[in-house]
Amino acid sequence: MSVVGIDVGFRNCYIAVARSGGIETIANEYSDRCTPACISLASKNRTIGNAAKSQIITNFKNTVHGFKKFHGRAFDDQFVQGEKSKLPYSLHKLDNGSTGIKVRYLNEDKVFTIEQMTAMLLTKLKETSEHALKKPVVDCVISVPSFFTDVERRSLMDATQIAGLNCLRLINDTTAVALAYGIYKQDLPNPEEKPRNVVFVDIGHSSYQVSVASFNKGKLKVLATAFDPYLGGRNFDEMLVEYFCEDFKNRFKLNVKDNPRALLRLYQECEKLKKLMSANSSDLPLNIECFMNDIDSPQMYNLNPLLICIRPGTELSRDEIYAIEVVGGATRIPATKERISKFFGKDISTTLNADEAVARGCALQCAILSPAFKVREFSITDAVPFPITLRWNSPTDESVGECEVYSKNHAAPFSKAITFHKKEPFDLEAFYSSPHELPYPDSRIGRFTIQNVMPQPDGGSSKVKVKVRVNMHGIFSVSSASLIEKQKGEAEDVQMDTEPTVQNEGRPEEQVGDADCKVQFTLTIYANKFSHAFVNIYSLHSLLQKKMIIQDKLEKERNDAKNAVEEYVYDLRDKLCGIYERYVTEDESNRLTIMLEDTENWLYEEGEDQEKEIYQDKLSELKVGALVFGSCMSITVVTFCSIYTLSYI
Ligand code: ATP
Ligand code: K
Ligand code: MG
Repeated sequence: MSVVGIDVGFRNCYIAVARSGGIETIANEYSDRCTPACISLASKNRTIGNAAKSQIITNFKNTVHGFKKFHGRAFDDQFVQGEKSKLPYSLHKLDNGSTGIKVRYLNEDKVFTIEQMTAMLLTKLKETSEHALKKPVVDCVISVPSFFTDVERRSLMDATQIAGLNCLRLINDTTAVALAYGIYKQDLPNPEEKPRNVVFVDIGHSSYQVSVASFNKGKLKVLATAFDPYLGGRNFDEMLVEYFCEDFKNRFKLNVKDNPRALLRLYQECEKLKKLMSANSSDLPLNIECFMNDIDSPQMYNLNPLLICIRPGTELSRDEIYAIEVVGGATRIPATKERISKFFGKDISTTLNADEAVARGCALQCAILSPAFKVREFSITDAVPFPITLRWNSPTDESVGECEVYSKNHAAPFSKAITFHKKEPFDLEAFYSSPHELPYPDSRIGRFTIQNVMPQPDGGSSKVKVKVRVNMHGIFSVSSASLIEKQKGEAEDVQMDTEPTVQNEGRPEEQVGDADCKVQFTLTIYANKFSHAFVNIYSLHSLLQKKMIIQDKLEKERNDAKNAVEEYVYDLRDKLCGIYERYVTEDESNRLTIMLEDTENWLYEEGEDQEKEIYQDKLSELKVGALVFGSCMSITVVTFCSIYTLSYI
């Protein structure tokens, strides 16, 4: 079993693995620990990560980035439409209304789902971790913004399946950070002592997340989470871009926005400038300094998420907060740190690695879940970000009712048992109860039909016990339902008893015993979850994914074969004027030079774009040619080389 943690950022992805007894973040083939969330589709192959990022401008229509927040969203969604106008690539409405990405790939117009795009990215990250661990990687833990709703989480889970990963847990970004913070701390209060409360702030490229967690030895509990899903480093880039667009328009009558390439370049430059501004503002041009005063507006520093610490539910006073730990790239902007610090009247800590803490936390969670890896016992209780309500009704009886099953910041994962008294099948509808605070336009979670419910032999109602659960991934489900023996004298209403599953996380709920009731039989649940994803086409998707991987591999082999010809030409040419010079006659040398020149020309013209086999044949041809032309040379060289090699041995 592999122990891998993946931080899938809006912009930057990081991987941490368990290796030689510890957790470490690993580098990709570019010796870079950051893999850009970027995929470039082309006529012959795909490139993913760093290589794709370098295509952002040259292949702008087919280089896809900034798609993480399209998960689970309809094409007509307001957020998607807002983003669409800013993207250099095209979005497309799929038949089921979900968001697709339209690109030119293998000389055809293709539309990919968001799940497929993320799966491509995940496949790359999977490969990187396999390369580092030198074994196949399937099991992993992946990070998710704490504000992702059920449908967004399920969409991300679909992507992990397409990529052939077994995601053991989707863990909230800030929870992963809290774990990375707490697990190695030796001085946490004992279980019976007052816990240590720490605030975690993660400001990435696209979002701003805050959580408060309390720590005791061996455990952490998330007390509350808050967020601004639309504020991050990119808002600063956008403001700078707007500023320069305006400036260019005024000074040069140039509309940068008319030229996608120029606009993309301006974005890149503005991001660099932003980083420069964070590092040392004294070196900045004057107009930028003035502009910074503009940027210094309150909307850029939304402090509302920080209020969770003192809101009902948490109700901590500022001096009950032990530390404020900040992570995420955008917390490097000094003004962000200043504001947060001022809000709490306390210095903020940067003891965690701002870029890698999320991935490390994911790997630690994976290590905890893995039986194969020894890690300190540590229990993690997360919080439900939005309250969830269950509504029920049956086709004939009028007994409609509803009940909030999970309040805001309720502990998770968590199961609850609800008892109904019914004579016939009935529907349970789950939805988020406070749509106004949901950063998603639809509050539906799903409809669950409890089937096969029958009256008791005496005609009375049957007692139906339904278990609902918010699981490890933060996904809601009606996990089981059973008909139990009627107990006399009970009222016809809903009873709820809670069942925290702190120890039994991940286990089937059926295993939790009920002493007071006898299960007559298990009822079938028909689940119709609200979704914008295609259903049940994983196999098709994975097949396509495999095809694309094979295509990339073939294209790589073809390129390698072409490069081999090119290299042979250069190599032999060098040697003809170098170490071979005194072994060949002038005539032979000339003939070889002509042969090499012909090959080089061929490579630029007819041979520019050929099948792998053609290049392989060309290489053999060259080798034979070199042998024939420079027959004596070859013999001498072979002898020379073996002497040369021998002298080394
Ligand atoms: P998200 O968490 O929203 O999904 P992400 O995880 O990809 O996004 P991060 O890698 O945490 O985001 O942060 C990237 C952001 O941080 C970018 O906007 C980047 O410009 C910004 N950033 C990185 N370094 C600096 C710096 N030195 N100064 C200012 N901003 C920086
Ligand atoms: K990241
Ligand atoms: Mg992030």
